[in-house]
Amino acid sequence: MAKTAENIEALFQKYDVNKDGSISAQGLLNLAKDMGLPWSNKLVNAMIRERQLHADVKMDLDTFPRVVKALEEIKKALYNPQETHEAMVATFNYIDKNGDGFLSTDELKAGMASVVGMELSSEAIAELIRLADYNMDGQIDIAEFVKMVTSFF
Ligand SMILES: [Ca+2]
Ligand SMILES: [Ca+2]
Repeated sequence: MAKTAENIEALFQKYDVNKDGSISAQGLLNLAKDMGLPWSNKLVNAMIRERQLHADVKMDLDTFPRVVKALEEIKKALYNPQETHEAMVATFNYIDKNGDGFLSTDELKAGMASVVGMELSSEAIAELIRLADYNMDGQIDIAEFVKMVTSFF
């Protein structure tokens, strides 16, 4: 994956199918697939089910390089499972701002924005939590987080 600003912009144009200056969930899925990530449709489908798709995933040219970098990190991690688990624990702890061992809706929302560069609506976050919250306590613990992240691939 080329990293120069020009190539990033060309890449952005390629996935901004309707040329509205932001990349939709489908564009993100296409990008992940083209990068060789065996990304399942689970997360993206959760977003697509949301009615206001383009309002949920605002990815413009400013945030795009961060997203590409995050995808590259994920790809690297896939080939290194031990580091992957450590990285997931570190990411969980980073997102868990109040350190209570659970990710609340607000923490997950802020985490998706700062770690992955995706500004998701509260509805999309609620859908994510519904998908991942196996013990139905309304929050995501570390085991649920690991399951959630690995289920994306
Ligand atoms: Ca917390
Ligand atoms: Ca839970």
